[in-house]
Amino acid sequence: MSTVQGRLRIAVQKSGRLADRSLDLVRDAGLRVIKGNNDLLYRVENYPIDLLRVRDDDIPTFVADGVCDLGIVGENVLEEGKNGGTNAEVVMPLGFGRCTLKLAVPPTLDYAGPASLDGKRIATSYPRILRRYLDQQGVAADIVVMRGAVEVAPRLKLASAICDLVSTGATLEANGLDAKETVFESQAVLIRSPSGPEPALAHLLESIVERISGVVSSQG
Ligand code: PRT
Ligand code: ZN
Repeated sequence: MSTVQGRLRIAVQKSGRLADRSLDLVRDAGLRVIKGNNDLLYRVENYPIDLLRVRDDDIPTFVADGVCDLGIVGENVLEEGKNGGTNAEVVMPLGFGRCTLKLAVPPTLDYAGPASLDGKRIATSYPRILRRYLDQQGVAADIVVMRGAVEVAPRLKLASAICDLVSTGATLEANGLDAKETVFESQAVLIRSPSGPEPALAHLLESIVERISGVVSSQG
């Protein structure tokens, strides 16, 4: 059973690049969000709904497990977190949080296509998405997992290339790296639990999904 005490739960990023837009979206969908007495949970006063505010990395698992019924997360995080078990289902793309996971190299590397990375080390926070891409390209490279500051890896000789999210390109430029290949295109998505909410909340969940869909298409 997915929810606690007859309330739907929506998982949103607590702070970070998706946090404000996620709150705006649910507010635009008609949910009156009020801060509860703790930072982790915001309550919705006009519906039996709570917002669970967490690290974005935790959102796919919470939704897959039915701890939350809905969630808003970057497709990149969802994709990287996929495993052989049950995964959260994508309801719709939300049109914000757009970014691209790209391979980038320093100009000193003689780059003529993905095959140039054969036998090289590539730093990334997205080892699974990168591995799948490299396998598709038939490239055998070593992946160095870094949780942050991936863009400094070539300068520190930790890796020959990087695979990182890019939005404006300013970070790559500041670090003297050239974007080469697009590995994955991402934006924020609405996800839902495969198990569904408790029956009494099923109708509410569908109507919230419909309202969010209406907001997103009006912004389209
Ligand atoms: O604390 P928590 O774990 O929740 O947050 P986080 O630090 O893991 O994520 P956060 O808030 O940085 O990003 C949340 C989501 O925003 C990501 O998972 C993406 O779906 C999306 N997003 C959109 C981005 C970017 N744009 C982005 N530019 N995430 C990260 N970046 C970083 C990128 O890694 C690089 O360091 O910004 C830098 C590049 O930006 P530009 O503009 O210089 O190209
Ligand atoms: Zn994160």
